[in-house]
Amino acid sequence: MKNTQDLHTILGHFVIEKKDYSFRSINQGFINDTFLVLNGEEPLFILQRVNHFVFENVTGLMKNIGTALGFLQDDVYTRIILVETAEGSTFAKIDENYWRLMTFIDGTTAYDTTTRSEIARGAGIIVGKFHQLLEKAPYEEFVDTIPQFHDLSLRKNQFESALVTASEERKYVAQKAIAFAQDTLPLLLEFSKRTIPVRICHNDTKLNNILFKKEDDNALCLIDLDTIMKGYFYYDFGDAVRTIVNTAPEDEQQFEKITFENKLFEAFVDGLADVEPFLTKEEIKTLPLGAVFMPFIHGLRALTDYLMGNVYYKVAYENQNLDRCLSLFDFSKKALDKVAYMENIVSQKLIAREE
Ligand code: GN1
Ligand code: MG
Repeated sequence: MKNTQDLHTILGHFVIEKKDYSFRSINQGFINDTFLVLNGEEPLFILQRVNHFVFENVTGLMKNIGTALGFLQDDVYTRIILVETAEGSTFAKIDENYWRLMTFIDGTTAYDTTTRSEIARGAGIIVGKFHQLLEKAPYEEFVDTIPQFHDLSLRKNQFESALVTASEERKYVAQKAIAFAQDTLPLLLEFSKRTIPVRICHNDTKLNNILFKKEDDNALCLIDLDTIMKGYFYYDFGDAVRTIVNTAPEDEQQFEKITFENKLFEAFVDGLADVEPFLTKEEIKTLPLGAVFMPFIHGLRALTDYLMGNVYYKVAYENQNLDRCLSLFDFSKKALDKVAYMENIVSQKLIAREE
């Protein structure tokens, strides 16, 4: 981790007013290193080291964010500003590391989980609005910052290669998860072949990437824009569902606490239905299995990383990837039991209004 002196030097590359800044590390996220930049008690910026092992094309990534922000023109997104360096770049490359600085939106908060329908509904509005604003964005201009990020065929191949190289011990410890992955892959691979429109997606719409106003819990915007690239709407739908409809954290180990709350699902879909219609009927039909697909693919990636010896995600303890996999798979199973129910809800709330 960087010391404060280093952080001051890094901050010095960006064109901002000279003040007596201090830093607070934010230990959230599995990929980048994030620091809050404060002036006294007032948080002003977010300073981040972009993980360039994960995001190989940082120039492309920053360009994607810039292009997306050009379309995300509402009164909240316009408060997210990428601060430039003296050379006019939106990031600074310092000793093989890539750093960027963004304005911090004060008076906001994010939730890892929720039991409240207003929060779920607000999240639905924000996910819908994001897509609506980006609907006209020229998707050919967006770089795939992580090629085939949610491509299940690729994730299956990576999982199968990990099975070849993994130690017998890890395979033994993970045997249940491996069996579930192998049993479930055919159904979801088949599902992922459906032809639907390509959209610019956020690709990481977990609940804690949505900001809410502290004061009144009004939902504001999506943050963590690194994975903005081409995708299918069900990626964003499924990722939101896996973190909103389940009231337990994504690494919950007591499976009885992992739930699929109908009330929260309905509130989230109501939120989506609040924005002007933008989805095709075919896309709406992918949503129920999309809510199974996203926790599954995240679980599979965590399992693969466990088998590889934790080379991708930052882990706090040795088996964290396996624990995350097991709880994600458990939610995926619970969502699978609710497919007929979800079909009914999306058809009532989303398809019906198209007709
Ligand atoms: C990673 O670091 P964070 O939380 O933004 C991952 C997401 C996962 C998430 C954990 C580039 O994101 O796909 O949803 O962990 N991002 C990448 O659930 O792999
Ligand atoms: Mg992310």
